[in-house]
Amino acid sequence: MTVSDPVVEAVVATIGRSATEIRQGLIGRRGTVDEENPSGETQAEADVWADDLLGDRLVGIDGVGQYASEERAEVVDCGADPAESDAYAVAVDPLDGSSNLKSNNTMGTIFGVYDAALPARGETLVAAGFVLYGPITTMLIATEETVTEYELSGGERTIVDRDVTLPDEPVVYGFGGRVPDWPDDFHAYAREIEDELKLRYGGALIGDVNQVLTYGGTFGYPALESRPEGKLRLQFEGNPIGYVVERAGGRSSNGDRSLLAVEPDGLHDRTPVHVGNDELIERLEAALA
Ligand code: AHM
Ligand code: MG
Repeated sequence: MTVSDPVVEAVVATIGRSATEIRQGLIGRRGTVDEENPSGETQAEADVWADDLLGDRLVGIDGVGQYASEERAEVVDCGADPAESDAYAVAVDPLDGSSNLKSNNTMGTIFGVYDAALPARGETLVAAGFVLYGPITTMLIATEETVTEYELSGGERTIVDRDVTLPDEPVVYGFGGRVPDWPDDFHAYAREIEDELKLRYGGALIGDVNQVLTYGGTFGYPALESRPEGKLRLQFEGNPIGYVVERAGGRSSNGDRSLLAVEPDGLHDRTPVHVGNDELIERLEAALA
């Protein structure tokens, strides 16, 4: 099954085809480079390499007007301003959770297709999704119509679930940040959740969110005492993940409102991220109010 919008289809087909190469290219690229990304984090060799590979391919797609990545300071202009034309803007986190490379754990590639110039609100997304480099490579694509899960193999994508829906009964949770760094109100909420659900935290957003999509539950990277703005980035992580989970029947929040309703100030803005079953996100917002 292809996506009905031809530009979105070209974007997801390009990312899907590139995923097998990215996975293969991780071998021998587990070290760090002597650079920091725009968020001030040390870049892995693989971060830079995956960004170059995806950037080169995505900027060449007709109908893509902007490319932006967690690994680049500025938006790349591809010839058409999404604010003044039909062109879309594509935002990518080429290798999310790349600190897991060292220990050979799960990672992902996240993308969002915005019908607006970046930085933009998540409400302007027309599609978003991710590739998960687990024991096998899978890809989740959310559009206005549906959320579909595929298995990827040698450039081919095969549907495994036509209509990914968050299970009603929550089972797992994962919260980022050190516990002593959690604000008291989040801490109190987390203690309740710990009594009700089972901990699953792997340190890569995509792996952790995909467990929530599979079993039901919640993932959160909260505001921290030392970092009230949170860790994850709105354009590259919060918005696409919020879009996927909302389309799958769950909710997203920055602690106060849907991630998709947050007005960005800058391309690399950070935000607290909470996604999961409706009832849990409602309780979280009530706890933080
Ligand atoms: P990255 O994009 O630099 O890899 O950072 C984002 C990752 C997320 O995948 C994950 O949820 C979070 O950082 C984990 O952070 P921590 O190591 O603090 O648990
Ligand atoms: Mg990331």
